[in-house]
Amino acid sequence: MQRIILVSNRLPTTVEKKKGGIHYINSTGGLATGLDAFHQDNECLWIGWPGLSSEHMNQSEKAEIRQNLSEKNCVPVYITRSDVEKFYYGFSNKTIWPLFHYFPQHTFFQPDFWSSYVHVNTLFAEAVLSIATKNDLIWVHDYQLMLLPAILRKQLPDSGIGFFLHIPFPSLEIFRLLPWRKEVLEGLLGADLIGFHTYDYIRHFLNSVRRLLGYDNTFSQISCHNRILKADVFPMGIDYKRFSEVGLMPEVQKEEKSIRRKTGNRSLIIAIERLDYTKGIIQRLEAFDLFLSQNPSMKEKVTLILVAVPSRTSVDSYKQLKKDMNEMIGSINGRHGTIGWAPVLNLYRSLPFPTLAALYHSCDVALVTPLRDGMNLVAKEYIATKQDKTGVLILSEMAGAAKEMGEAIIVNPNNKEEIAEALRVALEMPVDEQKYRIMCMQRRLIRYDVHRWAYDFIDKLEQARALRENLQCKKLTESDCRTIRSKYSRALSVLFLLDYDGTLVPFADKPEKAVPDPGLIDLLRRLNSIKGRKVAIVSGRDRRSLDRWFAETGITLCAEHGVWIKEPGDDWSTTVSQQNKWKDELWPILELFADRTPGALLEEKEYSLAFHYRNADPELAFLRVRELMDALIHLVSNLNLGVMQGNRVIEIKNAGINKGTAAMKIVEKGSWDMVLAAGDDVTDEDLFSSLPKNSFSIKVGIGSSKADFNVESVEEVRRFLEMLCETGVETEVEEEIENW
Ligand code: GDG
Repeated sequence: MQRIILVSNRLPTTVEKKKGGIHYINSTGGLATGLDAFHQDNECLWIGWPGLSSEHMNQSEKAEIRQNLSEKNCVPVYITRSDVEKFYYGFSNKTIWPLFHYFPQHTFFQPDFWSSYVHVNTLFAEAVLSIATKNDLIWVHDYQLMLLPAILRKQLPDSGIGFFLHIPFPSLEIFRLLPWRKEVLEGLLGADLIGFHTYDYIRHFLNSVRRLLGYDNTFSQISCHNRILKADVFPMGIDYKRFSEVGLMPEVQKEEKSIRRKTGNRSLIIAIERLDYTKGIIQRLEAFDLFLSQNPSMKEKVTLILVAVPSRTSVDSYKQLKKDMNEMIGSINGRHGTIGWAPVLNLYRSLPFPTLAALYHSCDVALVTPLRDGMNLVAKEYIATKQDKTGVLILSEMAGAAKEMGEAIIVNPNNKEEIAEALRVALEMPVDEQKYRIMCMQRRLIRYDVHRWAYDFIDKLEQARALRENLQCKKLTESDCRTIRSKYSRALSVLFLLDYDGTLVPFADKPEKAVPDPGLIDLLRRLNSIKGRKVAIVSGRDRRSLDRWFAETGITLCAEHGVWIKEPGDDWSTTVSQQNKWKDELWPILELFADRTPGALLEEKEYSLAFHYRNADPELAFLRVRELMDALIHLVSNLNLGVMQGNRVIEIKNAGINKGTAAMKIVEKGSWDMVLAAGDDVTDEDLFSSLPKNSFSIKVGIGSSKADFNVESVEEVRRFLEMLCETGVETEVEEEIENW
């Protein structure tokens, strides 16, 4: 098995310096507790910040901490006080955290925060690179390290790099507010696999990638920088076994007795989280207030235990929240409470595990109502402890967990009437119903626990890496070039069949802008003038454009995907009997689609019609293309037409015409020792599949293809052609290969 390196902002062990001594304590929070079991089972390395700024330690303390952590398979990254302020409290917790949780009002866009974020991501990269080899699997976690995958990819192009986001990925309209949105997306795209808790987050992410960077996706696979990577859903589970056994632990039983002593036989409602504005604490208190007002019979019969774990205490919005929470609790207790009964019991601290477990185990209702939450493990942990199957979970629809826990009472956390009513229903729910609901949820939690989650991610990461490697297998290498050149130099007659757009010139936003540069014209002319070499452009372009650009080069031209062929010195000819009336019939239909798709444009060629959607909104274009294909399907079969889908273009022409049949007409005109073809899109696949045996074919870009080889770019095709152009007799070959 490969070595796994986990990387997250915080290590599972937090280092504290108190009274001159160094203490090692377990970190809290979903990520640390969730991954810890996986870390221990697999003895993998974990790289992260131990929680102390570097100014707090002298050199010998740093060395001591490094040594002690290494015994726990942990590697520390030390960051300065200034970076803790700007990277951690700043960009991570005042920019990304609020923005990704849909709180733009709490979001700061500060360039110094951003610079520090870039800097600390680089520090983490250095720490990983000092340890990792290309065979390792590197699993980066969460929003503090979103630039890390791309930084690592540059140095470790072959390694398997995975990334998991523990918080929501927001919709485009929110994400696009971030001034550094493109850099963040590019950072993530360095990974082979990007994991999210829910499918909604994937949709938002893919949409942002498409709209802001222009990279398309198919079935959640993105092609960019000549790599393929995947986004997938991995709803994080919990250590089910641990939570299911808490009722048997003597320390937990002791805690439970103590809780019951204080609360008598009142119904208990538990709410537990870090004190954070995303958790909906104020809205929940308002709802509880309303519930008490609406249900006077519940007086002295119910207690809400609100555990708020101190968090990011130096951030202003958190300080304000604490103040607001205390005021609300005071007002509720003052208004509804009696001498022996405080309706809300507030614990503002982190609890030891047995106390937390005892609270889960003994409370009748869990009120989990975050305004936004990536997943929410508290909801799952509560259900896992309920081995007698009694208890009710009220869960916010804004938590990722709501997607999996449909048997909970699902509420909108902003709707206090709904929450108050849910509380009433929960407290009155018949035991049989409680049992049924809990049983359904537990079954799911058992199946996909945190171990399964982690192994599943690693498994899919290995697959994603293998997919990338397979696609790279066909990459045109130096040794392939050597073989081709050697054969080429011995071939007396060679035919080049070359696509134009995306193969010899890059795509432009409008087709008319993609004109050939003088260097290309010169290259094709030189290649074509070598004895025994013939160059043909096989394009979807209309014949007028090809004539205008290439008439002087003496090369063969094939226009409109094979409708027209023009040999040098001849006129254009077509062997296909064409009739064109159908164009009048289809044009108004296409026009209607173009009018309803801003950015789309129509092109009329002599024997075909093209609907270009390169500049249209990708989401809308996706819909329109499906509608258009639906609308065309009957018409084209009646009129004996064919529909071709190219690179962001739909082209309609007479059936039976394609680049393959046209190219064969050119091939048949001579006797060739070798045929070389190059193209980039689906229409070129017809060309590749009809080539004779003695051929080499090249696809520009990644993705499966019938071509023999893949190259990355137009520039690479042109370098390749240039190299062949320079190739003369066999003796020259070796020397020129060195320059390739
Ligand atoms: C992030 C995302 C996502 C809480 N109080 C105490 C305590 N805890 C433990 C709970 C639970 C964890 O902390 C909290 O997990 P959550 O999932 O609720 O929330 P975040 O820490 O914000 O986690 C979240 C998670 O990552 C995983 O991907 O679900 O959406 O925001 O395990 O048990 N533990 C102890 N004392 C406490 O007082 N011992």
